[in-house]
Amino acid sequence: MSSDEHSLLIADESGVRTITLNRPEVLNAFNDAMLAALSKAVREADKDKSVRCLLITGAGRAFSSGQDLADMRERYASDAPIELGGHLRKYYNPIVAKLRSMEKPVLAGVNGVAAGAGCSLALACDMRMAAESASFIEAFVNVGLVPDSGSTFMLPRLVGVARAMEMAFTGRKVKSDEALRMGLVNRVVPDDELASSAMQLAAKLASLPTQAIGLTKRAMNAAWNADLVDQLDYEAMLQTTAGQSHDHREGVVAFLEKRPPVFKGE
Ligand code: LHQ
Repeated sequence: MSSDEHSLLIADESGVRTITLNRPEVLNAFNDAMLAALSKAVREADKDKSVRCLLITGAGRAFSSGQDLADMRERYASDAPIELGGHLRKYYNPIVAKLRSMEKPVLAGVNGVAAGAGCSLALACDMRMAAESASFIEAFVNVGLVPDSGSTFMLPRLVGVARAMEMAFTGRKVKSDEALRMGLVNRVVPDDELASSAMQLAAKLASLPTQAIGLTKRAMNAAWNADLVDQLDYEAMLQTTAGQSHDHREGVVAFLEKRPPVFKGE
């Protein structure tokens, strides 16, 4: 395991790159150094062909408490106007955009509270596995802000507009059992099993036809802005690409030979 700026831990195993947010003393709140490191780590995971699944989790008892508010203390010490949009454009937005566009599966292992931009980060992943003690807080309203880092995009798509509005307006804590019921997470596991269960699922995902999964993600992303006829045509185009992959041929041949397929991800 290597450390990147100490605020992230990065490890590779079985085609899975695990990024662990590592500022447990502040519940993995994001300061500028950590955001820069996360942005770099996400870009590298995207580029590295040996990485066939990205797993994001947190050290200690939280996933992430969002923006480090203490890190912004100076901005609030004077009456000068506060400009937050630039901070989002510089740090958070490229991370979220890359997680949504990278053509490999991204899993969040939500080990504790995910608040504010920490909640947004979990929502930007393709799937979420949560520990029983995990919770989700759209905490922005508690500090007079709008949900950012993609929360207004992802949350209503995951849980429906009414539930998303309620979470965003009230900033209330949604515990893991409710998160599971509302479709915010895929699975809830006992706290002491999260690390192993998330790794097991990530390794399974990494062993699958990565190119087909990447194209599936591209298709689902495109479907958010498409009509059915356009989407049918887009699926046909992507299927032409998938149909020419090694893993498609391997999948069919393995089926016919009555043996398990060995996918290479290409
Ligand atoms: C923290 C934080 C934190 C610093 C806990 N910062 N220290 C905003 C602004 C600008 C541009 C970009 O976009 C954003 C997006 C956002 O993310 S806005 C939302 C920011 N996050 C929050 O408002 C959440 C603040 N934290 C909390 O509400 C609570 O800490 C939660 C509910 C997450 C957890 O509560 P507890 O389990 O009771 O833990 P705690 O409050 O005792 O926190 C433990 C320590 O972590 C504590 O430090 P201390 O020295 O007293 O032990 C906190 O001060 C520190 N911490 N969150 N965001």
